[in-house]
Amino acid sequence: PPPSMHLNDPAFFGRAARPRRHNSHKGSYGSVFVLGGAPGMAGAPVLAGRAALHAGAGRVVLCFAGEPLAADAGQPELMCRAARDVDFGGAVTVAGPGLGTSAEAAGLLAAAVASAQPLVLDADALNLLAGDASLCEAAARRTAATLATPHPLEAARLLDTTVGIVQADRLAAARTLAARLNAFVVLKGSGTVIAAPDGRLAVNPTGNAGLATAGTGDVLAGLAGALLAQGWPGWETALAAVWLHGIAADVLVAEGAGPIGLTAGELVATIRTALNQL
Ligand code: NPW
Ligand code: AMP
Ligand code: MG
Repeated sequence: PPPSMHLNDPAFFGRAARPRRHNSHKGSYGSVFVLGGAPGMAGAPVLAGRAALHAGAGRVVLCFAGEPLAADAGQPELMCRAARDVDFGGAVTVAGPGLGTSAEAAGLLAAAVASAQPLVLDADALNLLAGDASLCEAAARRTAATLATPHPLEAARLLDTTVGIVQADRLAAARTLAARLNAFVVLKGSGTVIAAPDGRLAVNPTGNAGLATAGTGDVLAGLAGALLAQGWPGWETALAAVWLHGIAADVLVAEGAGPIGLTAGELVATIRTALNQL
């Protein structure tokens, strides 16, 4: 039978949003570790971390595969550590932004995959998984929610195929990956497809070509990590993150801040507004 497929809309995820209790504290809203930041790619985890803060995570720690940035990172609320000193069992991890594909990165990723916490796999985490069948199997055995957020080339690497074949049947590519990784898969690009391991599918209507710029994927990954850290389930997290990321770009374009020259960092304040309005 054809899989159930729907157009993404807040009606499908809005109920996962909970008002903040008056008597709450930062510990009530979870912690996000961002595993990334190989030499020369510190910007990617900073963008993911900024998105996680603006989406309500209680605390965010950037865990650098290379030398950690000074604990300022253009956003002094972010903590910065060397990833080798971090216990990835302790929080939701967003793995991949600017992580690189070194042997050290692979070892750090394996630790994050082994954790019993929700996990977002993006960028170089996906590139490392693509070359490592046993790590894919370990990911598929995870019990906590896993989200994977490939762009078409990352999806093609994971499926050992070409971008052309992925793009020719995006629904099939997303479903196959969701089943193989036992993960909620976000196949990015114009008309992002969201697929669940049980076969549910959604296509996202928000967003525009202003998002076709460096760092927007890193923002999406950090946003998803923050929702997971606040206790959102995997499916609702995937739907909400993609919808909010796209609507923020649409709002910015309506204000004249794009599509030409929209920058990834500009998304985060508008994502925050849209999340508070759900
Ligand atoms: P093309 O050009 O069409 O042949 P890569 P990456 C394709 C970090 N970053 N439809 C497209 O191929 C990331 O986090 C760091 C079709 C494109 O050129 C990673 O760790 C930043 N094709 C690392 O860099 C900011 C599509 O994929 C190629 C497509 C490498 O990640 C930037 C790029 O894929 C970046 O986030 C689509 N919708 N989308 C920082 N400030 O530190 C993508 N492609 O080679 O995997 O490189 O995505 O830049
Ligand atoms: P990445 O390639 O990892 O930086 O991710 C790019 C982000 O921008 C993803 O969320 C894509 O879905 C989004 N994006 C890129 N190009 C477009 C487009 N033409 N229309 C809508 N979204 C886009
Ligand atoms: Mg990316």
